[in-house]
Amino acid sequence: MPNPLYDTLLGCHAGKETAFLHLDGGKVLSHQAFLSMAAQFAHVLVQNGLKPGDRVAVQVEKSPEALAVYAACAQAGLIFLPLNTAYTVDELSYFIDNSQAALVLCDTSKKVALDPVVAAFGARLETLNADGTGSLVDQACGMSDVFATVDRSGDDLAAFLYTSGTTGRSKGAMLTQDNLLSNAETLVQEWRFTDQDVLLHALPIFHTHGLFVATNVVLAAGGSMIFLPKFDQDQIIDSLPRATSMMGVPTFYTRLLNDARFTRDLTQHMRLFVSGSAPLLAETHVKFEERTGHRILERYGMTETNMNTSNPYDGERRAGTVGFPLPGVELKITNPDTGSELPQGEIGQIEVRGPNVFKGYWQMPEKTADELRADGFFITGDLGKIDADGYVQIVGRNKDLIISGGYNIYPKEVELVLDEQPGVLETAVIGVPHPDFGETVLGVIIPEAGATPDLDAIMSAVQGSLARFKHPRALVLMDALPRNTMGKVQKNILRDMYSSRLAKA
Ligand code: MLC
Ligand code: AMP
Repeated sequence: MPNPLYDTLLGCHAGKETAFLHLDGGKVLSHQAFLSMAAQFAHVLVQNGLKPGDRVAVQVEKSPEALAVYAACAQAGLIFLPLNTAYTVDELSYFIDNSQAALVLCDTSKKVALDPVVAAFGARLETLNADGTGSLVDQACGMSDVFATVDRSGDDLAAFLYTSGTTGRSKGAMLTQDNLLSNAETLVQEWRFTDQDVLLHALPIFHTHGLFVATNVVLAAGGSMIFLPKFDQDQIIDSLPRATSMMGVPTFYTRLLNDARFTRDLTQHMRLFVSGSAPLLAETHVKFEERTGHRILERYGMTETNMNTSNPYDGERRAGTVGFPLPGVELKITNPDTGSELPQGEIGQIEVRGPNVFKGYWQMPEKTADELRADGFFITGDLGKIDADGYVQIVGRNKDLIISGGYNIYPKEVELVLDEQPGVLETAVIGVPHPDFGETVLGVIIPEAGATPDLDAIMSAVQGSLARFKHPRALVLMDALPRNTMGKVQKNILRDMYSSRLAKA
């Protein structure tokens, strides 16, 4: 096959006038109309000088056009690099530099700030706005809607997704065509997706969950999506009766449960609710079933691996577990110190191997070697165990990570910014429970001797450098950080101290 990803997910729909995206105001975009738009965008990208293997960094609002850029990259053999719309210019500069992106696509409102950055790195800049306008679309007008698909092999790179690390430096996870395709095909089977499915899509499309799980699965099955710009409670309630399935982070489900309009009647047309990206409380699982009669299907994945495990479609969906390894995925629990496999039932680090596991971190061979073993097992950094029936349970993390509303925040990245502020000796950033986001960020600040740091000024500094979702929702002053005999900060003690203090959203 000349281009497995494009041919299997997209090209196979050529000529079909069947619905692909259901949009606001009853508008429907057919499979063929979507492919035509993607082909026109592919022409624009190539005419801008892009060659197969080049990176296209995309920070744009969710729209059909934004999704078509992903399809265009697949067709033209380009590497799609989606970026969270919340990232600041500082954060974007790093991604553009590190990935050596050949083209940056952003909202027109960001152009002035990004122009010099893009120019400094020798890239090009085009715009795409939430309403489907922008220089990319202007150039696409008049382009042919047929594009000769570029040959690729399954081992060629299809996407980079940046994921932060414990050192505070983000790493570009390199995903191949086969990584994405194998996972999509497996999930279609496991979750019984067909061309009759209408997926309610309210996730962002710059992360694995909304892009590769939701979109690729629907494309592989030939179904359609009610494509909402974001999670909007009223729109969700309004759309549910027309949908068959939905994928979300736990915050989606806790928010819906807090809404009296979310009833059994409203969900009777649904066949599947999937949750992932963060732990779903067993309590949410139980309440959801009581309210709707549906048992949420929880699964476990990562940027580097796509989906690893899933509760069964048929059979018991066990609350508090993430189900079984997917077909083709091997999962083992190992001793974090020795790497040796632990007996069933013991808690250790979760390692996975399979066609879903990424190729490594872009131009970071040492970090790749730290996490991806020579035998192909990837060390996830999650702690878990396998119960007597084979269900995998995640019990914690062996990595210093906060997951807020499904977004990952690496404390080190926030600590580096806080540490630089006047009057600050050192800091520790921790996650504390939050009723809406699951966890939220709290910063503990130790002043220099005799200093009284200005917490408001510190918050302003953070706002200039880091995306909103990474901002501490509270800063607290302490005299000294608790440390163990090795001098390591005992964040567990800080978490215990501040857990009852639910930082305000
Ligand atoms: C928004 N804000 C957040 C936030 N989302 N803060 C912390 N954590 C978040 N996740 C900010 C907003 O900027 C706003 O700031 C304030 O919090 C309140 O916003 P809101 O209107 O209540 O939030 P909303 O826009 O509704 O977004 C919440 C959300 C969204 C949960 C719907 O964050 C979301 O769609 N999350 C999904 C993330 C996701 O797709 N993860 C998958 C990763 S892939 P202000 O300034 O107004 O106070 C992965 C692999 C796998 O993990 O297994 O799937
Ligand atoms: P990301 O790097 O954004 O892909 O986030 C991946 C991390 O999300 C995993 O390593 C887990 O810690 C977490 N995660 C994903 N799905 C689940 C789940 N169902 N339950 C608990 N944690 C999850």
